[in-house]
This record gives sequence, C-alpha cells and structure tokens, in this order.
Amino acid sequence: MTTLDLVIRGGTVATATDIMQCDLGIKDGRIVALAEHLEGDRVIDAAGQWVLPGGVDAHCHLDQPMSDGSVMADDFYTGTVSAACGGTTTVIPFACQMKGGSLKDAVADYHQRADGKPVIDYAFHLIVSDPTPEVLETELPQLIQMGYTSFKIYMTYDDLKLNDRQVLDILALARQEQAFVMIHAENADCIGWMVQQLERLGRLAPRYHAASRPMLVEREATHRAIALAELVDVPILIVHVSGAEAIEQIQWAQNRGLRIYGETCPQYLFLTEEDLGGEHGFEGAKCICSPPPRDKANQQVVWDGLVNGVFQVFSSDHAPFRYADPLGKQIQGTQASFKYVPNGIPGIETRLPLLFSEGVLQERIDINTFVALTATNPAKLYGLYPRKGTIAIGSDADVVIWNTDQSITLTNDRLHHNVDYTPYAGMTLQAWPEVVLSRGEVVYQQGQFTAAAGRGEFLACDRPAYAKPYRRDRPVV
Ligand code: DUC
Ligand code: ZN
Ligand code: ZN
Repeated sequence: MTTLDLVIRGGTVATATDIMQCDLGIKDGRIVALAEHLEGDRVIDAAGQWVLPGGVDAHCHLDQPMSDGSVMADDFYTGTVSAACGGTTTVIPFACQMKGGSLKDAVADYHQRADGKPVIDYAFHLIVSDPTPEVLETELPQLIQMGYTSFKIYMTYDDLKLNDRQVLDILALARQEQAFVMIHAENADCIGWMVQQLERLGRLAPRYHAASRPMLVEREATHRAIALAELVDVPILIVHVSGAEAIEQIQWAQNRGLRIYGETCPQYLFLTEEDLGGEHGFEGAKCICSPPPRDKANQQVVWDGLVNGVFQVFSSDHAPFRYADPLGKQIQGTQASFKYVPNGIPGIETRLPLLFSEGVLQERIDINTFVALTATNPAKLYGLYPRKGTIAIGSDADVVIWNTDQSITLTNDRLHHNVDYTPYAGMTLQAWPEVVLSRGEVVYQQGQFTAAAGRGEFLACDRPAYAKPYRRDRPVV
C-alpha cells in the first residue's frame, strides 16, 4: 500500500447511489482508497459528518460581457472563490459568441479572462448566437474536438436568440458531432409584445418583468424545443425550468421515450414573483431573472420534479449584477422600465447549502439524490465523469465534508461573491461545508478560504454519452 497524502477519517461517504461508512485515502490529488482504518501523512477527522463529492455547477455566468454595457460583478477569481466556499469544486461557465463575431475568438477571449484566476477546476460551455456556415462547418466541429462539447442556445433575448431554422441547424450539428445542446426556452415574440403592452400602460416597475414573461411563453417554447429535437432525433436539456407548465412538457416528452433532460435552479424553489416587489420601489430588481420566479404552487411542482426524476440537474444560473451600481441593476436608474434591468441573480455559493438544508435535512430529497443532482449528473451530462462528480477510486479528490448541525441566518457579508446582495438573506440554513478539497488540496476550512488564484485547471470535456441520439442507426435526412 502506498503512503497516503491525506486521509479523511470516520465520515459517512455518499455517492449518487451508495452510502458507506469508511475512510477516504488521497494521493497526488486523486482518491486512491476507500476502506476502514486508513493511515496517511495527514488526517482530517470527519466523524459524524457527511463526506460528499464536490459540487459541479454546470450553469453559471462569470465575466461575461453584456450588450447593454452592464458588467458582471464576478470574474473567474471571485466567482470561483465563492463557488468553493459553498462546496462547489467544478464550474462550467460560458464562452459567449457575439452576433457577427467568431466563436473561436470568443473562446480565446474567455481563456484570457480566466488566465491566472480560477481557484477550482473549470470547463466552458459555448453560447452560439450566430450559427454562420463558418461556425457550423468549421469552428464548432473543431471546438468540440478540443473539449468544448456542450453549447447553450437561446430562443429569446435580441442579442442571442436563434430562429427555429437556426435551432435545427445547431441540433443537427450536435447530432452529427455528438455534442450536447442546452436550450433557454422562452418565446421571444410573445415577450416583446407583452413588454410593449405593459409599457403602453405605464407598468414599468420590476414586478412587471414577471408579467411580461408568463408561464405560457416558457411552456410554448419548451414544447417547440422538444419538437425540434424530436425532428432531428437528438437529446437536449432545457435549462432553468421555472414551474409546472414547462415541467409538464418535459414529462410528456420523457414519457414518450424522448431523451429530454431538465435543469432547475434555487430561485425556482425559494423565490416567488412577490420578491419582484410591488407597484413602487426598485428593490425587486434584485430578483429579476429569466424565466422569472413563479408562485408557491409552482415551487412545489419544481420540488416534485427533483424528487420524481424530471430534473437531472440543479444549477445556480449565477448571473451576478450588483444592485446599487450604475453598471449593475441600476444601469438606467431606479425609475427605468423593468426591461432595462440586467437579468440574473447571484447564487453560486448558496446553491448547495440551500438544497442541503431545505432538501435533504427537511427530508424532501435523500442524500443520493442531492449528490446526483448537484455533482454526478452534471459531470456525466457534460463529459467530465468519472474524473469529476463522484467519490470513486481514480476520481479527482474533490470532496466536501458537510457540517449539518448549524443555524446560520444568511447575510450577504458571509458570502464571497462580489455582489452587494443575496436574494436569500434572512433564511436560516442548517448545512454548510466544513472542509472543501479540490484535487486533494484544502481550499476552504471552517469559514476560511485558503487557496491561491490560478490553481484551478481547465477541463476539456469528453463527448457526453448522454448526447447520443436515440436512434443512431436512423439518419434524419
Ligand atoms: N437568465 C438567463 O438566461 N441567463 C442569465 C440570467 C438570467 O436571468
Ligand atoms: Zn438562460
Ligand atoms: Zn444562464
């Protein structure tokens, strides 16, 4: 037996499928032993605590330039520090193509932005906003080959949206190359029309953001995305699903045997449209995101979807804009129409503590489901498994020891992001990471972040098995 660098002793280890009472042995940054009575150069005592794989946050936005001039508050340093302090050890943010720009150049730009900053390992999804022949025939196949094997496309937002024909082109390319497509499903024309009606009536307050994007615009686009994917015969994942009507569409597709996957996020479990405020005031802008938070009944259906397997992934959709900042939520001032407020809320650090506290400890989901949703499934879906997302011999030693006996009243001061608020302030949480390891190195311990900028490594993703078409033998055309 080789000498172990580190032993995590006496904890209860959980994966997406198993629960084991054992020690965990780490050597050269990887897990090399799961056994009783291990000895090593260093020992961390985890008696009485859960020992889980580090989280994989497969949907977060860091240092993404915005077309309205607003500026994301978190770069690849603050964003990844915040992630690590909340138990996430891998992030997959986006490299976003601007319309008219090259996708390859966008990837180079994001690597530049990340240079020397990430404190945990990271990969990139691509955002394809302009699927030109050059992008479809040359850039994307090359980038997929280089380890950028997933991309997000939008059915809304003027600067990003694709029409149905362009969506089909992307889906066909994904099928051909075995890449994986994530879809933001909202009907752009319905939203544009609703915004116009609301503005005509002088309804400009943040709360009207929710009114401008009612559930049916998400339901319709979700159904359309599913139909387009069925036509091409390729799996897709619908991102940030907000409530019952979109869930029904996904469930309908899954029941028909289609490979349609779903993601939801903390804002759809813990916020409602009431958080967007009343007739007056601007504070509600803090909770403007798309799709918007719905109501209590929808929250329950989202919980049900985590329990019954409609959702495979629970991500943060961290999109960090400061509130009291002319480059953030107040870019057009506090009297401006909701339509000028940058969309997005912070949540990269609170994703796991919220779901552990309200999901596992309130007995809505079990510990294996927690691991599956927050680590194993995203690692599998995006081609990082088994290096990431599980506790197994040979996997990277990305490990979190959880303290589940706490009573933390959440304040923004506690968090490490560069945003000046958290939408979850005031909630009481029982669970928070005690120790976080990234490739065997302690990066967070008892409230202290302890690692160096730039230690995070870029991860080239495999072509995901989940991206395999249902009927590979039957070409679509
Ligand atoms: N919606 C998105 O689609 N992305 C970032 C944040 C948001 O609210
Ligand atoms: Zn989106
Ligand atoms: Zn997003």
